[in-house]
Amino acid sequence: MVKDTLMDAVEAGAKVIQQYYHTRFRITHKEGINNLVTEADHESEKAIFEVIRKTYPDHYLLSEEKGAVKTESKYKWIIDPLDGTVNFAHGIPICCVSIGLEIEGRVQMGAVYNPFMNELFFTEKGKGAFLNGEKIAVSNQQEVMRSCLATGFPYVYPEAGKGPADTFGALVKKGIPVRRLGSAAIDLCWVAAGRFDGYYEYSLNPWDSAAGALIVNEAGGKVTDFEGKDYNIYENGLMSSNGLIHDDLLKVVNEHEF
Ligand code: LIP
Repeated sequence: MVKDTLMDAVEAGAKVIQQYYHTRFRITHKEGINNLVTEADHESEKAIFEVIRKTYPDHYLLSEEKGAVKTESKYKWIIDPLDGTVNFAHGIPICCVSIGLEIEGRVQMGAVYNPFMNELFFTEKGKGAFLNGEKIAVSNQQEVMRSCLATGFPYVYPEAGKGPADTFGALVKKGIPVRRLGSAAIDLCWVAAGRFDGYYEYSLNPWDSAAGALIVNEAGGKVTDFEGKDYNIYENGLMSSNGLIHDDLLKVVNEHEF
């Protein structure tokens, strides 16, 4: 039942963002310089809320634009109605709807849908990860030097210490390809599908990673914080990989050498 609602919700959100794509829509700004939010974000969120509330009116909703719509329920839907908003606003079709379902404090199910590439990723804890119904697995790349990585950058750049640009520089100076797609949820799904060997980001929100982190784990990958501890979607610092290059990637992020 919850799986049907999850699928209906991602499809409802995806339908809205497809309707808005390549049309003229309102764009406003949040904290930071290019932290955009569009009419499509809000309308996708409304469509997703409607689907979930039709079957589960008492569930807790945590969504990027509305924030926390709290209830006492043990079920919490963690929603990014449009992940990759800057891409979407510029007509770049690398964006998606991402929804994770947390039950009693642990994410148990997740779906990420990029309708522009017709790619629907799904996972249920303990049952694997799937792309359009086909089981997926992380890559078997064992060498960081031969890996293909992805990262993202925050809208409000951290002033103190060595940050995202230093790590990015350390990798590219070694000749390692590091992509910046602009959607954390898609970055994570592409690690799960074996397209990227690793993806890291310094500062994400729960809705960016709730579904994608479980998809990576269920595809045989590893997701931790920058100290190598179990990843917590409510804290900063996400390192994901095929597991084989994880320790080397943590060394790069923490020491900018390897
Ligand atoms: C985006 C993330 C991306 C990150 C951006 C932004 P949004 O989410 O998916 O990985 O680098 O700064 O947070 O704002 O498009 O939902």
